[in-house]
Order: sequence, then structure tokens, then C-alpha cells
Amino acid sequence: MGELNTTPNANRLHIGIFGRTNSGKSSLINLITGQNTSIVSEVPGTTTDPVYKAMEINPLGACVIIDTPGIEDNTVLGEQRLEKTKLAMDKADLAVLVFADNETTGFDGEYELLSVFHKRNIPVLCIINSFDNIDKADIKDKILSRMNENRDVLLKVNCNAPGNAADRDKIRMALSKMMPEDYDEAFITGDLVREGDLVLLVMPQDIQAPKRRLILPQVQTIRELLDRKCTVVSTTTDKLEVTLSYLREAPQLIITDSQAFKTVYEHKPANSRLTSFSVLFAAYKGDLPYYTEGARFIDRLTEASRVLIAECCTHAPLTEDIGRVKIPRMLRKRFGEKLQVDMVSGTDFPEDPSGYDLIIQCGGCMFNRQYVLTRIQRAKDAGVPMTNYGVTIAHLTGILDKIVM
Ligand SMILES: Nc1nc2c(ncn2[C@@H]2O[C@H](COP(=O)(O)OP(=O)(O)OP(=O)(O)O)[C@@H](O)[C@H]2O)c(=O)[nH]1
Ligand SMILES: [Mg+2]
Repeated sequence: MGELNTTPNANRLHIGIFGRTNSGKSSLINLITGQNTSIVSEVPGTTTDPVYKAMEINPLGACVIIDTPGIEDNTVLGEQRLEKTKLAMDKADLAVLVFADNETTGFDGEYELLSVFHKRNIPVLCIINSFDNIDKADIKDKILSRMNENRDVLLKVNCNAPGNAADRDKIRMALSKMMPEDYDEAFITGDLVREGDLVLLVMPQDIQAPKRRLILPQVQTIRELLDRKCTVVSTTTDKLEVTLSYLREAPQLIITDSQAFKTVYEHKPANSRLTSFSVLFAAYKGDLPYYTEGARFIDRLTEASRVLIAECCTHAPLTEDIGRVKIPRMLRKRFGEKLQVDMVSGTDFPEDPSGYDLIIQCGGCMFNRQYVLTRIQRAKDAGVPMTNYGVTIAHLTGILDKIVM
């Protein structure tokens, strides 16, 4: 697969293009990519599924641009298309909102989207598509009055001219100015390592590990540690002791799979700090303080509680699957066999999770950070505690307070 050499989508800046049907969204993605990325036609509802296009945009870097089905699609399938558009909204780090209509319908739908993004602190690039009938100054003023003046930008663009390099540059520059300042600064390993550190990775390659390759969080962590000028040593749990005996000094940091936490903790040198990939990703991709707080609610579960497990991978269930098998088993053993544990996978996640007493999210390595944060916000809005696999296992095995975060 060619993806081995490219940035995984989960680590790319997600830019979503939104607006009503026939407003010129697909024309706009084609203008930005300079290619026939999406089908354009005068028929409303042409784009029926979001189109995800990975590309490098200077000076933004690795991005995914998403063309979406229009809002206010009144066809039979409109409802389902809207769901897909909402999912793209949940993933967007930056939003592009296309305004193109006459004044008879107004822009209520667009303003609604604008307020959703404002609530999520997502910068919005408002584009007035230069259809003749909206070339009016008062429309510009109306849109301006709804925008967040510190963060949003308004541009007038002719989306219908694929070779329009001047407008393409204008869009590119506007987007790069709008990019969240801290976007590129986050490290998976945070401030847990310094240049020159020796870091030991303990990675059991058991039945759950995919055949002949490392999983994404491991690959990314190794790459980052090398970039940060650390020495990285890898081993499996059964070889931990022999590996340690080879080392002249104790590693400053040991990172392991959450399932091997307990064993590694019992065998590690006293002055080596310990964490897990899952906890690192909880901080990198989610909200570690909320997850840690959420883990305290595990102790309040009873047999009558409802727990939701959200797994992002859609792989066929394995016999000892951590989300599908291990965590439910650990919880039922402790709180009773009747404990209700529901499972969602992929991008399925309830709009309103308020019926649950606890949500346990996977590491989220396949999702971009913004999408995981949208889920966390939904849990917060519904007043439901949320945690993740690694934090849960650490809590259940009694070592949550022994991990460095
Ligand atoms: N005059 C003019 N026409 C445009 C412009 N942008 C798009 N169009 C036309 O408007 C129609 C709709 O454009 P699309 O890009 O398919 O619109 P869309 O928002 O993707 O529509 P859906 O996929 O149906 O939601 C096409 O016939 C385009 O050629 C523009 O800037 N000026
Ligand atoms: Mg379209």
C-alpha cells in the first residue's frame, strides 16, 4: 500500500467545505485541489457522499479536504446525507462555508452552521461564490455581522473557474492564517522525554497484534522519539527482563501496551517512569484530565448501569479483543453479569449519549483529534463521564496513580 510513505489521514489537518446544495462546494474543492476531485453539475444533490481528498497545501502542510453533500437537501435520501455531512463537521479543524443563493431563501441554514462552528471554536472561512445574483454589498455586510471577527475570514471567489490561480492562492493564504496556532506543536510523548533519553518500548506482539506489522500508535511514537533525539529500544513483555539486563542504565521512560501494564510495572527499574501508548494517545488525541476523572466513575457502577464502549477500528472481532471482550469481562466480573455494555464502532456514536453512566473510548489512533474532542464535548454536554481503554485498564488494575502523564 502506498500509504506507508504518506501521513495517515488521522494526523492531517481536516478542512471541511459546507453549504447548501448547488452552492458550488464541489466547484470549490476542484479549485483548491486544481483537479477534478468532485463531480460538479447544475443538479442539486450531486454530491451524495463526502469526498475526502488528502493533499499537501502550502504552507498548511498535510491536509484532508472534505467536500460534503449540501445541507437543506430535500430528497428522500437527504436525511442520510445530512448525517454524513454532520460527521464531516465533527472532524473539521477548519471550516469553509460557501454562500451562494438569492435573497428569497436567505442564509438561515448557513448561519446555523456558522453558530455550530463558533460553539466548537472552529475558525470559518466564509466564501461568497460569485454567482451574479448575490454580487451585492449588503449580503457581504450581513455575513460579516455574523462572523467571529477575530477568527473568521470572508472572501469573494469565483469557484467556477478551475484555472483561477489567483483565487486559489487567496484561499490558501486565508486558511493558513486561520490555522490554530498550537496545531503542529503537540507531541505524543508530551514533556515526558528530553533529547538524549533512553526510552524502552514494551510491545507484546500477541494474537491481537496485526500480522507482521506494528500498529499506528507504536509507529508514530517511535518516529517521534527518533525526531526528538531519543534512543529507542523495543522489546516484548516476555523479553523484558533480558532486555533490561542488556542496558547499562535504566531507561528514563518505559512505554507499554496497557494490557502489559501490571507485568511491566512489577519488573521495571524503580527509577524508570512508566506510561502506556493508550494513555499517551488519551492526552494527544483526547482530554486526559476528563478521562482520568471519568475513570473514577468506574467505581460507582452497579449491575444496573449502562456502559458504552466506542471502538474506532472496524476490524473483525478478535477472540481476546480489548474493547469487545476484555474490558466488558473485567467490568462484569467486578459489578455483576447483568451490567449492560453496549458497543459502537467506526464513526458510530450516539448524538445524545445521556442514557449511559459511562463511556469508554478506544485510543482513537484512526481518528483526528478534533473528532475525538467532538465526542468528548457530546459526553460533557450530556453530563456523562467518559474515559478510554488505557485509563480504564490502568484504573481496574490499580496502577493509574503509578503512571506518568
Ligand atoms: N456562475 C457561476 N456558477 C457556478 C459557480 N460555482 C459553481 N457554479 C455552478 O453551480 C452548479 C453547482 O455547482 P456544484 O459545485 O456542483 O455545487 P455543490 O454545492 O457541490 O452542489 P451539491 O453537490 O449538489 O450539493 C454547477 O452548475 C456549477 O457550474 C460560480 O462561481 N459562478
Ligand atoms: Mg457537490
